[in-house]
Amino acid sequence: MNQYLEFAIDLADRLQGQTGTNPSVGAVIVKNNRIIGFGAHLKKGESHAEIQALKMAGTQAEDATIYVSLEPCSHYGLTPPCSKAIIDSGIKSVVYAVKDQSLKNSGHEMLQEAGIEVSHEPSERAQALYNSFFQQQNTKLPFVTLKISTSMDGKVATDAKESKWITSKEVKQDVLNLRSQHDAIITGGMTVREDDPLLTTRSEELKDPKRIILTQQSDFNEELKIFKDENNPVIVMSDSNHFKVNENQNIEIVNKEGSNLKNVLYQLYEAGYAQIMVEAGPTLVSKFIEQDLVDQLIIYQAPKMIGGQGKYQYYQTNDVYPLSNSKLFKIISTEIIGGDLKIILRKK
Ligand code: AOF
Ligand code: ZN
Repeated sequence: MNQYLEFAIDLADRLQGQTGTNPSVGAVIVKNNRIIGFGAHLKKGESHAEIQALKMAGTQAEDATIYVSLEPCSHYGLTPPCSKAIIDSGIKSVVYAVKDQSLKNSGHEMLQEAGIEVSHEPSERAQALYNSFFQQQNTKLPFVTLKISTSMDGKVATDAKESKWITSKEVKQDVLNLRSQHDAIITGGMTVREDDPLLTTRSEELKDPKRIILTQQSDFNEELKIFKDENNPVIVMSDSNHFKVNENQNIEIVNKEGSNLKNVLYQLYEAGYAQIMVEAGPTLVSKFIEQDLVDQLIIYQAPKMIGGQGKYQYYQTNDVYPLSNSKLFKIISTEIIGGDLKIILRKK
């Protein structure tokens, strides 16, 4: 793989979780083996990656090559088409990693028709970056990742509800990084009331996700830690029409129908949240799995057997289904982190 294209993909990769319903894209402009410009799409509504890079390159862009992680756009959206800006700049050739399936008119063709040399250099890493974006374009739902920390026997706590800590501290750090790569974290009211979590990245260097609480009740104790961060208000979606907010609580939106999960996801996508991670207890986790709303599972499994009567087994259903109705996933990758197993699975 070309090193400049790798750099463009690195930029895009690093910006996951901050571009909302737009894809994260990186662009690098090279002339005579020197980088003369680079850029990234930082936020929905702002300039695309190519435009930022062209701004840096200025008039030097003439006869240069631009490397982009995604096919340049050809449409007037919130911003004018990148392909037009590339043509106007005098760039000689364009290399991109992933075809933008969401475009009505191909940027590739528009560039080629203007006499620019265009090549598509497929990259698995970049493709993986955009698969969730293409899926969202079809479903108008966020891409949902469910994160679970469990034992070998599938428990998230002992039957006496002791859960700190099942997995290692290295896993904890990995989870903080994961949080920063998501637009939002969904949790349940029960988890907030009982565990008093923060759900931030606890780091000056990492972007915090928006925190969303689904609850069936009508208020929260204002002392809970999640409400203390003034710079990051919480979204509450409640089933109660009369949800009460205290003065000291940083709550941004109170919405009803917090238990209709598909509707919750539609509303969140509309509000611009495209990559969502669910970190919750067995009740909410089980609803997401049973209703087929999980696109990706990230399971951290400690080499321990906890035992008990299965009270805090993470997936529980009232109905007993035939084995042929099991929820099916495929394993994407496995890794050992701090002695625990990290398994990434996708919906089959
Ligand atoms: C690019 N470069 O950096 C990005 C692209 O509403 P707009 O104008 O921001 O357009 C959003 C669409 O543009 C988005 O759905 C995707 O197809 C493409 N994103 N394209 O050439 C970029 N972010
Ligand atoms: Zn564009």
